[in-house]
Amino acid sequence: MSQNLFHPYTFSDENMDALNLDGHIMLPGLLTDSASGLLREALDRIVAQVDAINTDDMETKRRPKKHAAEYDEYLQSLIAHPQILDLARRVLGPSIRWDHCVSLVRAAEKLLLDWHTHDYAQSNPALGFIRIFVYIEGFKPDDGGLKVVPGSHLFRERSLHFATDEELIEGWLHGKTHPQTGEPLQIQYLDAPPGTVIVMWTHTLHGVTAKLPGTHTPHAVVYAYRNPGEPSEARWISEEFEKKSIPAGEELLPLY
Ligand SMILES: O=C(O)CCC(=O)C(=O)O
Ligand SMILES: [Fe+2]
Repeated sequence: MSQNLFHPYTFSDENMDALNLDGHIMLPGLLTDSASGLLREALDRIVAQVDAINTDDMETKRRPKKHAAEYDEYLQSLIAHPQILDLARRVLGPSIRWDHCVSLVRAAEKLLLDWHTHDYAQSNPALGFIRIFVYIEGFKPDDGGLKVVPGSHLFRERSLHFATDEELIEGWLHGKTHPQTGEPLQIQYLDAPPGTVIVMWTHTLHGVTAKLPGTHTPHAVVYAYRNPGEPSEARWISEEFEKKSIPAGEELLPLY
């Protein structure tokens, strides 16, 4: 029996409506203390594996981070954890594939991520792709916090990139309204307590605010799932791993 990852909860119809309206939903403090401890240790092991790789080739150096579940048994075990699969299926329906697992632990000085979207099945909105973010220590809006544009997922934009809030506003946001509410689109800076899980449609515009100097390096990880049906550029699964027998692997790992 796998250990509980989440405290008991129900992903309600209201949660689903909020996810569909905003493009993300925050589930504060969902992670159990024991899972937080195990995840923190696992992510530290990934950092140690990256540190041990002595090369100037950034692709090679980044592999354990980008393919995190292939480099750590505990992270691998979560791919098919019943609670994470329940959550993914509640949102995406019964037919799902696991797409990738990336460690989001970044060196403090690098903790800032430009505005972006991730693409999938651009011309087929029936095919969904979600990111399940787990923020073990949570975050503050002005200290390595996730920022989002609620409603932006409905535009299903392909791989947008903006360096700053100003560039986002000038280059895309200005004059746009939410297709369902008619309200002007706005940037929202999230504030997450420890153990927060955030589910996000992958087409939602999001970024990460800069980290305040001198504070700790937070632990975070993302598990991505999608409906099968189209090729996925983000599908970071090595050929060897695809052939490996993991629980529910036959069902979750193939592309289609
Ligand atoms: O590091 C973060 O908090 C967000 C990372 C991100 O944008 C992603 O995994 O899609
Ligand atoms: Fe992202």
